[in-house]
Amino acid sequence: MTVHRITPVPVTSIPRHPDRAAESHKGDYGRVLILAGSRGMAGAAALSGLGALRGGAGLVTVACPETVADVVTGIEPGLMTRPLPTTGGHLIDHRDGHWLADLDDLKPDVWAVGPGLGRSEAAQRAVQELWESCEEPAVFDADALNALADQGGDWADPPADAARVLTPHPGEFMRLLIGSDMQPEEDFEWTPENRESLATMFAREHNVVLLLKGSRTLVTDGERLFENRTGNPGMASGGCGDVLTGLIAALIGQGMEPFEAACCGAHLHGRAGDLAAAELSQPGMIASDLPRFLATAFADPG
Ligand code: NPW
Ligand code: AMP
Ligand code: MG
Repeated sequence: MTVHRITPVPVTSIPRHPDRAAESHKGDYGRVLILAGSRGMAGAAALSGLGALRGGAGLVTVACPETVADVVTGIEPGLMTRPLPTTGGHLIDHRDGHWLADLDDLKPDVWAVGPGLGRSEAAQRAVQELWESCEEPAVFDADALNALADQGGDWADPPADAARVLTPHPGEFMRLLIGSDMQPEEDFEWTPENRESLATMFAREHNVVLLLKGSRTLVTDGERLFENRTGNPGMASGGCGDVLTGLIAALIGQGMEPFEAACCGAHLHGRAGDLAAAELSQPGMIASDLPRFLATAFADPG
């Protein structure tokens, strides 16, 4: 395929998360609202919630199907939930499909949307409404990306100044590209140059922060480019990405600018993975170890 090279400014220093003031309270560290989970994927919702809590968020609520809510709080009592009505285990629409109206009272500073959400029609409509209408910054991952991909490349503009952070793995990124005029050809290869070019062009085209996962995760807003150096193949294990989604939302909720939050999140997440691997081994570590090692990563970011 033809990729037009753009030269974004490389970001070499890792953005630092803000310190906590002595005179502060949980309201100062952001209310994170996570829309996640479905039957069979309660764990993804809990892992995102844990990523947000261990990422320093003041308050974390997981909006999830009512059938999943008790599983989430059973895994971590520091998480709050907003149980959502379901039928046959699948989400049903709120108030004629107006999700924001029903979740508004939670007054989020930032959203994280998608881990384990599933691909029901109601979930897809919720994602679309959040994309188009929510005025807070929002991190879109996993099934939220699949819902966006199902709309093709033709997305409505979010409200002005409402940051959108997308965190696809290469499979999800391909789905986002298919249907857009950036669709790679069949013989496309993930060379480092192609990754950089496609990621940068996509971020610029859609006015988003794009975090493209991999052994060297890239973060770009179309102008700046950061290549992450932490992490290891022990993290190629179900649920590791779900932790990152919550973590980035938490950092945004603490006041970090979205691009910087994504860079800092990628670094700390990989660092947590490296610390977990050192103690538990790469094959032995699992996603639910990451939040605990995130605590150590904050103390010793490497
Ligand atoms: P393959 O297999 O190599 O041919 P999906 P998912 C490709 C939830 N989870 N490089 C891969 O290609 C998530 O949050 C819940 C290249 C395959 O086609 C989501 O909601 C868990 N290709 C949902 O599950 C724990 C790559 O993408 C496809 C790639 C589905 O998410 C697990 C697989 O990706 C999970 O997090 C790479 N690095 N990585 C829980 N405990 O509740 C993947 N692909 O179909 O998007 O599935 O990522 O598992
Ligand atoms: P997901 O595919 O959404 O579960 O995300 C997996 C997470 O683990 C991402 O943050 C990846 O960057 C990270 N990861 C997966 N495999 C590796 C690897 N081989 N080296 C470094 N990080 C990895
Ligand atoms: Mg994932």
